[in-house]
Amino acid sequence: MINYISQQQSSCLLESEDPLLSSLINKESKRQKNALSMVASASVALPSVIACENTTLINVTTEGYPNSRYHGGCRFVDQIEELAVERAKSAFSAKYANVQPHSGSSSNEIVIFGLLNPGDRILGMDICSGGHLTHGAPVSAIAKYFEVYSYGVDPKGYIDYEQIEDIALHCKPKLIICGASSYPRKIDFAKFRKIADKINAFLLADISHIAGLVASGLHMSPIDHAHITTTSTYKQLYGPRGGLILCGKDYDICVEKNVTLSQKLQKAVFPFYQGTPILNAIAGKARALDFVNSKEFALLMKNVILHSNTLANNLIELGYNVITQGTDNHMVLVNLLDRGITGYCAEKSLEECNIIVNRNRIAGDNKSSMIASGLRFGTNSLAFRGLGQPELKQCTEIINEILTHTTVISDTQFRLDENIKNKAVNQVKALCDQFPLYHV
Ligand code: DSN
Repeated sequence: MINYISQQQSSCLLESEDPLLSSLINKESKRQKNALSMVASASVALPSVIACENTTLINVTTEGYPNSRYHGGCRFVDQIEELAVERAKSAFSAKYANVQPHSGSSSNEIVIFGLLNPGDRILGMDICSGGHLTHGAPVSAIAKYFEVYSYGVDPKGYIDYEQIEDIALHCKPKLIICGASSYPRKIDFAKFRKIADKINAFLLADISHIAGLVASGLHMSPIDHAHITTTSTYKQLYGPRGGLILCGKDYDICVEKNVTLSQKLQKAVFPFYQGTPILNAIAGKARALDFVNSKEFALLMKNVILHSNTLANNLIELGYNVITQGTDNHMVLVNLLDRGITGYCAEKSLEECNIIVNRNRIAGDNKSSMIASGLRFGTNSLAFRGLGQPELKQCTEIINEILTHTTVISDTQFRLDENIKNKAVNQVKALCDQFPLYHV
């Protein structure tokens, strides 16, 4: 028997002890149930992952690694962490895995601060072109402690490997970061490695957005191309909030006298960057990484791609400027400049009808990230709920109707036609009822 307090028991306790907090959490659950989430960086946690989170593992405080802890009482959590490590290695055919990072961001920071010295050069993707904060965005800690250079995309929205090579040869970074938060096309990790090798740089691949596609063979794996691969576990792995650090064939290269890459990373996580690991999240990672090996997951990833292609094609047919005219992954990016609506207004107008997306800056955007000129859609959650191609087409039509009937007043003010709103809310509710978030 699994030693956890059931969801029902813990909900009852919470409700009697703290009705205010309990009611807010219930409202959030209801919001999720009745909304279609198309946030590309999100998915739905497996119910059994939630069960792992909701366990007494939360009570364990320790530091270090299995069989080498600084506290007693670890014989079972050690086995859980070992299981998570083995499953992470198996899911990505990795030689080394660390399951302790608290997030995808901290995974990147651990690698960067662990391998580099302050002032070293980094080359990462510009945040407007699709990079992540931790790839060196000017507002991040990385930009404060390292000398950051960035690459963008070509006028058609694609990564330009020749441009990256030119920048790399010019600035000679110690680390190149590839992988993206808003880039709808395949990434050629082998080409990145060739560039990195020319200047003797480390290559870090952040696959947070495409980890599921990589694990199921629908996207090139970086595991043996990059020196280090990182991912978060809650985006396309349907797992808990957390991160992973992985290495393939380079795990045992020497990075300093008598220290291999994996030994360096092991110490970079603990004691250099983090203290106590979150054991219930590690159990959730073990659970999600087992799901990743299932036939059900392989089918889910196929549907994720089918859905994003349906979405992109339908949006193009409806006259939207879809960046790169399509997608190879779960993500569809729309440039709204020709429609006279900001990303902010489009996001909020769709949210009024319970369609959840996020505004996104586009390459060369002159609007701030709070306003933005684009929208980013993703299909991880809708595929998990079981929507099919006809429903994705219907979603696209609802989205178009809402955006077409949104009257823009300013960058942040708009008016949505009341009849259209009511109709869309009902259509979204019907889809949510037909394809529940969780089957209970
Ligand atoms: N990196 C942010 C995103 O892609 O939305 C959060 O995960």
